[in-house]
Amino acid sequence: MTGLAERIAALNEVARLSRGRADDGLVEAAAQVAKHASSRLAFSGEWTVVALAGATGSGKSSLFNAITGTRLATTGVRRPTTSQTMAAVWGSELPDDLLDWLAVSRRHLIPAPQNDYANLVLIDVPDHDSTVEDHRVQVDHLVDLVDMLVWVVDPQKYADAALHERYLVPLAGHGEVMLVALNQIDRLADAEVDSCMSDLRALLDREGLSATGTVAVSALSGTGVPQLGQTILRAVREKRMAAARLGADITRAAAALAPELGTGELPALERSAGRALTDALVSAAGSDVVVEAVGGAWQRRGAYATGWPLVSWVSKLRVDPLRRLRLGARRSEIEPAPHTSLPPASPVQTAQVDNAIRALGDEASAGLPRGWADAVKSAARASRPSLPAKLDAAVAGTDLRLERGPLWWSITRIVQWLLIVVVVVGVAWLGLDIALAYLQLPPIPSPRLGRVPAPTVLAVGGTVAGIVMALVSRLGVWLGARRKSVQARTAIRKSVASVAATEIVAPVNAELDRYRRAREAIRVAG
Ligand SMILES: Nc1nc2c(ncn2[C@@H]2O[C@H](COP(=O)(O)OP(=O)(O)OP(=O)(O)O)[C@@H](O)[C@H]2O)c(=O)[nH]1
Ligand SMILES: [Mg+2]
Repeated sequence: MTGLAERIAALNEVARLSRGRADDGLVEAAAQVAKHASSRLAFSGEWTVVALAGATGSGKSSLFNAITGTRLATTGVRRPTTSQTMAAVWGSELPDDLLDWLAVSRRHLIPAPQNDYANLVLIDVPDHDSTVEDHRVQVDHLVDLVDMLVWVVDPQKYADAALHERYLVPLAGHGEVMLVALNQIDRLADAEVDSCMSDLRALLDREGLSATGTVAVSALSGTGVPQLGQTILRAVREKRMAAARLGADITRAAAALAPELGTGELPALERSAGRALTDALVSAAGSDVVVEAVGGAWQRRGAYATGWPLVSWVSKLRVDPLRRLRLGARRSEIEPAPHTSLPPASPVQTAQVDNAIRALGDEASAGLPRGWADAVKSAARASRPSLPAKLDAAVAGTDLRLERGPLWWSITRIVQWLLIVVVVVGVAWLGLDIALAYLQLPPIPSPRLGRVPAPTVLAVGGTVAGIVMALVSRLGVWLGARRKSVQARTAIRKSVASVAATEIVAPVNAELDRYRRAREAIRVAG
């Protein structure tokens, strides 16, 4: 059985989560019930917490034993005796959450039949006037949390300023939940008891504590202990009745709200649900244009690097297709990605995105009650207006990996220029031969390759080799461009997928999670 405090918190949670997603009247009614109940029971629920507090040696532990009929608490002449808060609990099981909350370290369960002390938590607190700072902290913590505070005083120190000024007077507002027990009356004559009690009464009245009751007891002889027990019992009964009443209110409010939350299977967004959405977004983000531009840019750069040097400069004259889109420029890490010059999504692409978002919202909200389904769908749509800018930034921020050409480009370029040198040498040699013949001087003897003279081999061979090399390189560059395009497509898809995840899938999941928590809370509250 769930504790009342937990049920109150759960009802409050359901109301909070359901706001704007379920009938407003029912939500507000549930919130009111939770608020009303929590003002009384928020933390102790159906349990009545009674604490015995007071100065060291006043007899708190002795009284604890007298009331509980046990010897659980250690009493003694050495001061202070009790250093840890201890609780006796009447019930069938320990309310551990509550005791944790009260910071009670020692716990004893006393099996209780119904209509007795059932649901009573009686706490023996360390002295408040202790020199041990820790004790004071424990008392201060408890004072705020208990249902009834019994201040145990003795005939010598009942007017002690430390108790009155530090605790009783500041707590005057809680006067009716406090009680002052004058202990050790066995040490006084009857007349002295009367005078002590009327003196104490007058003192409390002067301090604005007229609502605080007093009782004369002796833990040693047992005088007055039954009366004190009765007072505690009354508090227990009252609390139990309040708990029963408020518990019924909570059950009713939860039952009224439950249909608004439905009973269907809890929804979950399939991983595949984002895939169709990503497809549509990739297309709308202009992926095809970018991918084509990447291929073009690679070919342009490759042609310049590996072409035949005498004509390859021409490729520099062509505009870099990536530059035109304002993409692929080297940027520092900290600089935000600028806008691209990609064309806006076409009407068809826009419609595809809208459809994909709608489909995702429909799938995620299938089977949910109306209000929740609407909330899921609007979570899917929420970032629609800013989506184009987000996609553009994602594309602009995608690393297209075009920084450096491969090593073979550089090697090819060096070889090409070496071949140019060979051609120049060959041509110069031939020129020299022509000049010598013109001047009718004997030619420089030149070796022959077969029947062809060396300068001709150099000039013609170098040219042919350069052109052949350029043609083969062009094939290599083309293959490289294809690979770069594929890589760019993958990278863009990844960027776009993360936009889809944060802008659409995450808000939808957050709403589904909210629904799941509301369902769980209504189960606990009901
Ligand atoms: N004569 C008489 N002695 C009492 C009575 N109640 C307690 N004592 C004695 O007073 C001393 C202190 O009692 P405790 O019950 O240990 O006092 P306490 O308030 O728990 O003290 P701390 O744990 O130190 O805060 C013990 O020696 C008890 O026997 C009483 O009603 N009459
Ligand atoms: Mg004690």
